[in-house]
Amino acid sequence: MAGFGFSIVATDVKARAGTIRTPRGEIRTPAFMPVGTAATVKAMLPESVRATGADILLGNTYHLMLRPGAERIDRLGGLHRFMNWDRPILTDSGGFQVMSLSGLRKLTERGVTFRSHIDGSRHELTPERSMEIQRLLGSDIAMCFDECPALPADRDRIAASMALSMRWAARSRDAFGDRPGHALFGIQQGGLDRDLRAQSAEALTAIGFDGYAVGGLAVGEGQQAMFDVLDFAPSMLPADRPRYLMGVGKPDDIVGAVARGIDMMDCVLPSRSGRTGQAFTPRGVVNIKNARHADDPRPLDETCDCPACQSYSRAYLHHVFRAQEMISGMLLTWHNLRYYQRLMEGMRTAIAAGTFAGWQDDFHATRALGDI
Ligand code: PRF
Ligand code: ZN
Repeated sequence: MAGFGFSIVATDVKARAGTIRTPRGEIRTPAFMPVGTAATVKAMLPESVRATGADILLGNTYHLMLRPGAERIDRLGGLHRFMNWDRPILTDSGGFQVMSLSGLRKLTERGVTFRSHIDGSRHELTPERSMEIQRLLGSDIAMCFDECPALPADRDRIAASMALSMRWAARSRDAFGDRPGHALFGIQQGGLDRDLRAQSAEALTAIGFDGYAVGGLAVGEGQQAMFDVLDFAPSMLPADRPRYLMGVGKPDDIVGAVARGIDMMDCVLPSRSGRTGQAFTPRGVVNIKNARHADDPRPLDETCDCPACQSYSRAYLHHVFRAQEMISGMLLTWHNLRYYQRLMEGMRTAIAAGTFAGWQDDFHATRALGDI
């Protein structure tokens, strides 16, 4: 915990603005973390990711252990040097990705054995091995090894899974040990159930972590059900530690989560959508493939300061997407990541000014206008 800290600089109703301090730099919160699963934010140079305003990236234990391997990354000087990103990196622990991506898998008290989705090879992840991999990667913020079912699921299944994840959280804490300058976050589970969420929060708080994630959401329950949980779950976690909502989300999910007391989020949506021709703008999603853009000399988003909007027309972006040129994914990813970071900047500024409710009204009113 030494060398790592969180301070809240402003609150507005439940929303919080603050700073996470790490030896590799500060993270302004609410923070959006671009996803760099395979030691790259796809289609972006690290300096470009930084230029969008990102303070921290997310990396994945599951993908990196399979390819190129954690021991290899360690021998090459760690993930920061390997991918040329010297700012903070948060790594997910692998359990969630095993359950969603790998082939045949077996879950036991000890951990999970599974087959690689890349070559079918057999592997095991346990809380101890996940902590070791995240240490070899040089992760600044490591996540507990956890597990969660897709929703809807039986309450018994969710309760058993949450209890297992809490036993794994205690093992993760023990295996992580005391590593000054590096943080370990616990992950709350419990599905949509208030009692299970409370039990999970209590178990995690008793163990004690540097930050706390809300896990097990955005797994098929829909936005309203997720917001219903976020109306009570964040306040069960210690107010003086960062709260991270894992794998969320669309711009309106992010705004709703921040309004409910979330400080950090990650999602593949801005980068993945960039490669499929979907662009996020204040007026909603623009599909650049649409024929209506073919002769349009205007920028994608006249309010945006990114290279795609400063130097190219919708007609050009439409053309390079249709022609499957690589610059299409590069420009749209840059734009989308910049849009997400401008969204976070807007929220941080509004929270600091005490005007977050009005900011939210403007956000929704502008989207209601639609594109053009
Ligand atoms: N646990 C972990 N990673 C995650 C999740 C989780 O519950 C989610 C759920 N949205 C995304 N990523 N370890
Ligand atoms: Zn732009």
